[in-house]
Amino acid sequence: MATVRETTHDLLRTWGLTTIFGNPGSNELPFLDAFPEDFRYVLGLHEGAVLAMADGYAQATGRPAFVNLHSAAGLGNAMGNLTNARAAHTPLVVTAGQQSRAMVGLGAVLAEPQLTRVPEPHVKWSFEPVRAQDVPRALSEAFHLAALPPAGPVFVSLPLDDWTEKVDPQEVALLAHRRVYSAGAASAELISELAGRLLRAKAPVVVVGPDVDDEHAYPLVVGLAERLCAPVWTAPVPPRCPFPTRHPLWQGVLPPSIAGVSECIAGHDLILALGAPVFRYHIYRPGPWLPPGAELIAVCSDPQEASRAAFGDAVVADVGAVVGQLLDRLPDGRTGPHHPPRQIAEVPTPDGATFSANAVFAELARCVPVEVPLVNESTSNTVQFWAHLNRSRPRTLFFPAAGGLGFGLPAAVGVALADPVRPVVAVLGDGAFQYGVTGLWTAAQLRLPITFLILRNGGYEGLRSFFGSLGVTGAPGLDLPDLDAVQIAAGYGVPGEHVTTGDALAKALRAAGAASGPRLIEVPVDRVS
Ligand code: TZD
Repeated sequence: MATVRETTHDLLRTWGLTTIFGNPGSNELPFLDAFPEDFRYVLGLHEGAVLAMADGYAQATGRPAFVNLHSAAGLGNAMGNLTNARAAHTPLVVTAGQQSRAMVGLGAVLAEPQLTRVPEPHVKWSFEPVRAQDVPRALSEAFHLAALPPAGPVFVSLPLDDWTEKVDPQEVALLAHRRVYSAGAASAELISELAGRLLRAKAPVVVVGPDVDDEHAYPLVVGLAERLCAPVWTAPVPPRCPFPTRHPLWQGVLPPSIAGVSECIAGHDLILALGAPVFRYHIYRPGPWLPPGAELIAVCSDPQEASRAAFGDAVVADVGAVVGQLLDRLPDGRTGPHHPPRQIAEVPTPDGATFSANAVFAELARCVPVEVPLVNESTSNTVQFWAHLNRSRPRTLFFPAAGGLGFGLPAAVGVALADPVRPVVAVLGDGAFQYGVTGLWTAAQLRLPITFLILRNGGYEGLRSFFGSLGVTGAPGLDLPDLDAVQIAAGYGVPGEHVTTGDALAKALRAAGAASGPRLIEVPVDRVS
């Protein structure tokens, strides 16, 4: 009879989960014992970084990733980034070691009888197997459930003495062969109804969200927008880039307020929201949900997002499949009003004391090839970032989906691991940099070709930019003097440079596209005020 550990290794291999993102403790050592040679353990020095690495890896590959954390403490450290993974619909199998079963009830060190409650409410499912022999089946449930739409993190607590227990092979023999399919196309009647409403609309507009940022849906959504001659907006607070930003139909990112959204889509009578929650607001600016007389149809994968919306109709389905069905149904030859393409301002790169965010992002768009994935965690200048962004492929932009800082730097490590010969650029605020800073060590140890571009404005400027809308006139804790990212990076084994001229910035960014290992560039940028 095989042990629980051997059985689990075989299953993980079958599911392609041979990369383990982790940070170990004594509860996890029995799982890590006899670690197979064909497996890879990616060590992160803090569990927040571990979780974000796995998140970046899963988002870049489109497949579940496996995370192994240390007891309640390690899991707790990962919670911030778990909020991002949940909001991003990232399929993650998150596990943590539990004490020996005999001592969980006794309150032994590293025992947490309620371990399954720690990650709630940010997981789809949280479970501790009742017997050691149930571990393989529980992990099978976790793997399939994480990937089923809406994808998301799940949690399994794994008692440390389970791994050496024996399993009856008959109990687990069929797990490896299971396939769980999600078939989410719409009925012919529903497609007829949707197509009819789209055809009757005089001025439809499409709003795209992160769930269409994959190889299947992305080109279909472009095709549908072209077929409808409809302008396209990206839904507010985008964690991904689901539409080509230089496409003539693309209008930009909707502002994250109730009034802001309806103002931007004024004049349209039908809003088709694809793969986005309706909508992700941030600052409360009341107003009409939609322009007067307009209707909205949302197609999304998440029943909760569909039911939560305050207005509009929703279809819960495979968004790519429904878009494909609509394309088959809608005739060619529609002509729509001409939508003037977005103007992208030419910005000269100044050689002054500090750069404007516009200048940095214009240079980024000029110097970094479109196929290089970007991770962005720079908050005060997201408007400028999106204004210059040049993306034309799926899975080439990642941003913390719940707004929790500490995602960007380690997520870039995960994105790089998904394809280790492809360079990655991470754009990080000097504040955001600190939340995930330990990821530098993993990038250095694995020699990953990541360029960390640190925008140094010496403060939490994103927060200062809310003063006006929140009626705040001053607050402590927003200044970050005396942080030198280049010196910090050196301590983790990542070489860096301070860039102070336009030429040096261009040179450094051009080198990012051909990087063979990690490096850091620190650029002084203007403050908000
Ligand atoms: N803590 C966590 C985990 N996530 C957060 N989002 C915040 C605190 C609050 N926060 C923001 O929402 S933006 C921001 C903070 C602290 C400032 C980030 O500073 P930065 O970038 O230097 O990275 P900017 O451009 O100066 O804002």
